[in-house]
Amino acid sequence: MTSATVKDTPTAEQLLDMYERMLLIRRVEKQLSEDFKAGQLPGAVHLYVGQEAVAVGMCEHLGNADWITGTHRGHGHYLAKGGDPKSMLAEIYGRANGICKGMGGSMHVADFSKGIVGANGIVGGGLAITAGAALAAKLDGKGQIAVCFFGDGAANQGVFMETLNVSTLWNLPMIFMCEHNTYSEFSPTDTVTAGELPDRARAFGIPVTVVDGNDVTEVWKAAGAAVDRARSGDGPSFIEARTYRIHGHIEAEVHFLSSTYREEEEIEQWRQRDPIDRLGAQLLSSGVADEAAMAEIDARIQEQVAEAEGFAQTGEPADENLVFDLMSVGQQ
Ligand SMILES: Cc1ncc(C[n+]2csc(CCOP(=O)(O)OP(=O)(O)O)c2C)c(N)n1
Ligand SMILES: [Mg+2]
Repeated sequence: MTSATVKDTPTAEQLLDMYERMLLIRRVEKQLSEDFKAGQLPGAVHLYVGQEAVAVGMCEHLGNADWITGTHRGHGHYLAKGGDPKSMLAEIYGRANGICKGMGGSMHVADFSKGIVGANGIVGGGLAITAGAALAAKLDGKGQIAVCFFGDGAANQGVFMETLNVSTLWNLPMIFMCEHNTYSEFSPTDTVTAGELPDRARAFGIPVTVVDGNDVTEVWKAAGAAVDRARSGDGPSFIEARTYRIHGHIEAEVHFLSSTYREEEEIEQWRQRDPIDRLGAQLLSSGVADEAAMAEIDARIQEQVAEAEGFAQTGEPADENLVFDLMSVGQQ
């Protein structure tokens, strides 16, 4: 990640960094999809495939001192913010060498040393937590900011309104990054959501930008402006990134859904707008990278994923006693 001086176009170095980070997320998750199908994972996984540009375009502007919260679909946020893939995979495998010692699993990957407050199994749970992190950042006065990634479904939780309210009232250095991926579980957004989500932020006087969430440069630009605003003490911003999840809501859904809830044609249309393919084509056509450089990036990532997979599979199982130790923290 590079620190942000907001310009209209990312540098070649930033584009390559974002491409590599997006590809890492994609390859890690494709591995997880296979692992799940092979019955190797102890719990559920919600994959971020197709949405990588949102987390990466935003996190490109953030440093370790800035805070983010993710969602149940949180692997991409963790990796985009610089979380270690080995420790994340081990966590998802429920291993003692996982980033949370195997106590959290897929929906709770967190690493405070990188400013990753955590994924969250509670839909909308990250919103108020981010406001807390933003308040702490404001009180500390060191220019840190806090970003909440949340879904279109989460915007129907009451806590969204509460957080819009308090973040405006207290002029918090916070960014609402809404990932409008067209579905909440198996319900198309327009069957569960009234009106337009940006209007909810506008009602509080919060500036709004709507972007193509499958175009990392567009996300990066909007994110850069929001980050600048937050760092300058001008308060919260709201970004709606329009995107799509290519995989199901949850990898297990094929086993319990009796009918399909979306057409193959629709999925294919979004595959044509794949954010990684789009950036890859742009890198080639603009001469930022040639085929050999792209292949080198891919090889490096494949090696990293294989190493992470080995680390996770050979880790010791999580220590069950730790559950009780952790529960007694603060009770002495
Ligand atoms: C408080 C709460 N209510 C319901 C659920 C069940 N649930 C899990 S994911 C989900 C849909 C979330 O949709 P959205 O916020 O759009 O995120 P997406 O899955 O599309 O990334 C629901 C209802 C939950 N985990 N937490
Ligand atoms: Mg959604």
